[in-house]
Amino acid sequence: MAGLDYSTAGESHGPGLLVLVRGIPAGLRIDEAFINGELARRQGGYGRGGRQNIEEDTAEFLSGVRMGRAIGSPIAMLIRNRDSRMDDAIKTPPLTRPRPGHADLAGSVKFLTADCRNVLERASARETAARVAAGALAKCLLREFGIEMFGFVRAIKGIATDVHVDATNWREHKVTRDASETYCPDVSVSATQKDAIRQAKIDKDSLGGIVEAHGFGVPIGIGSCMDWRDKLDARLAYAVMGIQAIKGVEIGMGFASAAVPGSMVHDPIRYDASQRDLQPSMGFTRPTNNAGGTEGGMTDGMPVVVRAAMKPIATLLRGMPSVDLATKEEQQSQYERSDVCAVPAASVVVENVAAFEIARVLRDKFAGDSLAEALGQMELYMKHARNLPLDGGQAKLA
Ligand code: EPS
Repeated sequence: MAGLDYSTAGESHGPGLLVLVRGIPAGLRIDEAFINGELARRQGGYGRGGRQNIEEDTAEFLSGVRMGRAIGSPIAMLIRNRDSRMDDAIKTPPLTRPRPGHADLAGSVKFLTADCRNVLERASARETAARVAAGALAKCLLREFGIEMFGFVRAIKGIATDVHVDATNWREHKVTRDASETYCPDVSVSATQKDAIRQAKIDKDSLGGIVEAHGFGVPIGIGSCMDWRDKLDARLAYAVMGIQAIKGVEIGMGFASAAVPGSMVHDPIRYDASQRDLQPSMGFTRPTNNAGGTEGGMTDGMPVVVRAAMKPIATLLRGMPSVDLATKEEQQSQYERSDVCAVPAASVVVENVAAFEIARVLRDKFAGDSLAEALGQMELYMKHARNLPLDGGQAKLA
């Protein structure tokens, strides 16, 4: 039996985007309003271009759901493109002057075409709508297991907030984030970020930034140290790096941990019997979370923290030095309608993509055809884990 997985199909200006999710247990309530809310959030944020005024992304369920609940079969979702014009030669003229930083050049050489359009249609960040739909569906599942996600913008063009986000305060930060046009939970930093985006637009330039996603409530021991493919941190890095324009991914303290001694990096282990029955840690507490919630590829009971660096959008109104693929003459890169800054949108994408990867390893541990069976497996595991030490591998259940 395959685990939880998904794949996407669709082009930016084709009829629509498709996402096929398999491994969702029967009985899960599908919160369509929530999924569509996540799609709307992805469309927003200050710095977006004209496309988002045209689209109104909503997920149509084509399979796998009956009366609002999953039935255990693959779930197919369709997000229609309103700006569908891929077969219109006039509305989609050839693009022959590749944009540095986009898939244009490498893709055109790879597929042996001087028209970058075939490549950019699929490479476009429009595809992230499909991944958000899959992630939002995964979040419906995570909620049942007491797991919540929170993503936000940490920095745009180096203008960064130093807010500390943890399990006790993230809901307050969420309120501030949702009121921010840059999805940053820091009112004054958000205003400065907005100014920077406004200036970049005037300069006909584009901006990147850093986004962060936290997963709260994930019990200890999700993921695996036994095979590198099953490590949660590895899965997160793979999935997040696979998002358009992401150039760096780190977990917890990440790159900064390389510059200081181990005593300043590793999170001390303590035990608090009063927290034994609480889900994530089962009594094992950590005063810090430099590990970003993963040790040995498994969750350690602390929030899972993944951070990603997004490069500035590759389409610049002012252009960049390039070469016309047809004539080989040096020319400025071609302009296509685009965003000045899509970092706020990327925070939604990273949050949802990370959610899917947490759900994936959760299902690896708590399989079962129905939600009730999967939840039952978690309950049994928690009982065993709370009753450490075990006797010959068998827990004496209290
Ligand atoms: C995007 C849709 C695209 C771009 C942007 C993100 O639509 P269009 O190309 O029709 O304007 O706005 O994509 C890119 C920045 C890119 O390089 O492809 C979206 O829905 O997120």
